[in-house]
Amino acid sequence: MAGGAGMALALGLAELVHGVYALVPSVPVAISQRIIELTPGALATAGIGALGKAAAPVLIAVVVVSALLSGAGLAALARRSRLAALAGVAVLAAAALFAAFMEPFIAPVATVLTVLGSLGAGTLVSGLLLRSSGVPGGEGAGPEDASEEASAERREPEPFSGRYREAHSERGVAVNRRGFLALAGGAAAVGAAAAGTGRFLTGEEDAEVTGARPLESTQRGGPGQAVPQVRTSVPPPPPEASIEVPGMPPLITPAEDFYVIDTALSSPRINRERWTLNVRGAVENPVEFSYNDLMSLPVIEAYITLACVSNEVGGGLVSNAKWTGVPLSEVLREAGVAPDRLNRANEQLVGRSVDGWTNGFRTRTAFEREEALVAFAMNDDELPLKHGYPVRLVVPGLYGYVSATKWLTEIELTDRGYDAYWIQRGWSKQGPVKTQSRIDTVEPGATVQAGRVPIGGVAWAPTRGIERVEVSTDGGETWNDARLAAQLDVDAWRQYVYEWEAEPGEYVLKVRATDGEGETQTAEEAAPIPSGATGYHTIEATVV
Ligand SMILES: Nc1nc2c(c(=O)[nH]1)N[C@H]1C(S)=C(S)[C@@H](COP(=O)(O)O)O[C@H]1N2
Ligand SMILES: [Mo]
Repeated sequence: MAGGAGMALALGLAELVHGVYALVPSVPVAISQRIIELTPGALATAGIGALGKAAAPVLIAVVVVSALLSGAGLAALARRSRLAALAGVAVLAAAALFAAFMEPFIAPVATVLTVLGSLGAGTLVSGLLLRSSGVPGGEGAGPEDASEEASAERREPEPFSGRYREAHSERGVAVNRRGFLALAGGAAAVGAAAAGTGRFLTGEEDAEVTGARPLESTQRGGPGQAVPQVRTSVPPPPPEASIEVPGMPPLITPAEDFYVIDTALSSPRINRERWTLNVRGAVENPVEFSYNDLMSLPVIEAYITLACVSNEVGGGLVSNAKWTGVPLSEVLREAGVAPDRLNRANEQLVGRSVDGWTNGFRTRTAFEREEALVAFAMNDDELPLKHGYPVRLVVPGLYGYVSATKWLTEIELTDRGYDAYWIQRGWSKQGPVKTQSRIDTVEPGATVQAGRVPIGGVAWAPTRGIERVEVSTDGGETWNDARLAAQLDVDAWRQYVYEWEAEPGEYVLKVRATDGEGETQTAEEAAPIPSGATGYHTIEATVV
């Protein structure tokens, strides 16, 4: 208990400092992040890909509990050898500092002071608790008195017992059980309160930064702040691009509802004024862009649906937004890269995030469509932290894992030899988005009233567009053409609805889409790994 309470205090104090000063990383989060990085492919996929971010709190909780148990373990060790326990504390401090220093942004001195200070305070409190408990060895079994303690121990009465207190009263250290519990509980409570305050402050700041400012205020900027001239703006979505049916996802996904997938337990906080984008590797003239430099290049807008390769058929890891950014092709041209100068040495474009995450796709893709973007805004607001503030990649037609680096800081042109983050973990090197469709207006297993039941949702095939959507109410025996909303863009998802005249009974509903090239999505069922799930979204419904 003495060790656990001391560790609780240490963790709490460190978390409080993190809450006040974000450049001192949260130690449990940093350690969890290192665990994610070291986790082998299949496991990492299960944790991050399939379970999404749900696994993150569990991992952090496991780290915190392990820390508390190590504290307890070290306190137990202190009964045998205080020196060994102190060595253990030093090892914990080293591990914490190692994990913290691998975070992308830290204030080194403050971080060292925080880790050492909080662990020091925790150790001190553990020591005091041990001492006051009067547990054998708690008074401080140094190496010099170890043998004496060891022999003394056999004769020791139960701690907290009357006889025990009697035996130790002359040393004036032992307190009663209630006193000890109060002290330990107090230390743990202070730790928990500090941690809670720290977490609260962190949350506050998140809300502040992610409450994304509108683009115009970004553009106005301060003195010397370049104002981006939008060269190609897209019109607002016409009303006929949306179908009003209960349960239909909005045509443009609000940033707060846009799915989030990444390996970062907490989003990097980048100072835009100090942010740079390096274009290097097999390029004629390596360049470094500041945010202002980037804003001086042509800016375009585009509606692009982003999908995650780990999305199950019918799943929610797909969203549609309006993106604003500089065409990747323009950025590459600044570095002397041109489509007629592509060769083996520069055929792969690797995007690198401040946290070291990487994507990789064929460089040619950047020149095929100017909508392959170095994006700085989403739905007319600057990017929220969790979606890559201040700058990310968005490439129509490619799953996020090969293309959509958030918190982008480097673009490297290289040969095919390099494998990006998820490729190293067993996912396919190419990541074209597969044509997919989803039923949204009827919940799986729903019971609906007989009569007119709209079966609707979205279908997507970025770069190819959606030409046709069909709905089956008899498990795929027969198919009915759905009514399509106007196509917002070939890169964006398209809404559909089939007005079903439903009679009482049990039904199996299915949907399938055909892309702009006349290719119907495959009925063959495949798991997300390695290259994206296939099959028709199928749900059961009861009509009464
Ligand atoms: N830095 C970084 N960028 C990243 C990732 C990541 O883990 N780290 N995940 C990618 C994946 S797998 C997807 S599907 C998209 C998701 O983008 P979103 O979270 O904005 O929806 O981001 C991509 N960009
Ligand atoms: Mo993804």
